[in-house]
Amino acid sequence: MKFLLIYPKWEKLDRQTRFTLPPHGPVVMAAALPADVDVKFIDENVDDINFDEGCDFVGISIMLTAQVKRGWEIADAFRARGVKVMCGGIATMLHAEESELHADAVFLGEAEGRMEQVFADFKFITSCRISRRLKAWARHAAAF
Ligand code: B12
Repeated sequence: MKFLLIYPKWEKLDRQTRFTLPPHGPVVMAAALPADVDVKFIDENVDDINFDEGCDFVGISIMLTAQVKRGWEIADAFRARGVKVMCGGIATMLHAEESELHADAVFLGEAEGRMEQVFADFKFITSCRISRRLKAWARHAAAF
């Protein structure tokens, strides 16, 4: 399964010093993925997204509120192409209800130990061709 994990870009302030670090959240999330997931990571601050590159599933990692709107745009663009999208990360948790309007699934909490079940559910859902709200995924919303 090809999984595209994206860290959206955001506008920097005029006089802000530019620095680009490997972002902690998506890197740790990627390390928690099941072994059969072929993951490609795109930090949009340094790489372009090819919306037409074939993939089964897209994850959007959003740490900052400043990233949220771009994250939703990316989610909308992939979903318009029929690709399922899951949002996660700190700012997704802060803006969870609005994020639900743009993603097939909103993941709350930490990824460690939970990705096997999420990806098993994804395979089940796509094999059943259920395309609307993914109720089975509600169990991934941890109380935090
Ligand atoms: C460490 C940290 C930093 C580090 C980042 C280091 C790095 N290489 O990533 C540094 C010091 C650089 C930093 C900078 C900034 N930070 Co900071 N930072 C944090 C801090 C303390 C921890 C974040 C972290 O790394 N957690 C550990 C990782 C592993 O956890 P995680 O991100 O939650 O990811 C897990 C899950 O969310 C999930 N997950 C993540 N992505 C995805 C995606 C999917 C699809 C799924 C399913 C799951 C998933 O899986 C991961 C593993 O469990 C938080 C506060 C906090 N206590 O959370 C603030 C915080 C995120 N930072 C904040 C801010 C504002 C900034 C700055 C903009 C500050 C500034 N004015 O410059 C800058 C941004 C600059 C930049 N270029 O990144 C705010 C964001 C607030 C907001 N609403 O936007 C926070 C919340 C602090 C605060 N309370 O204000 N930060």
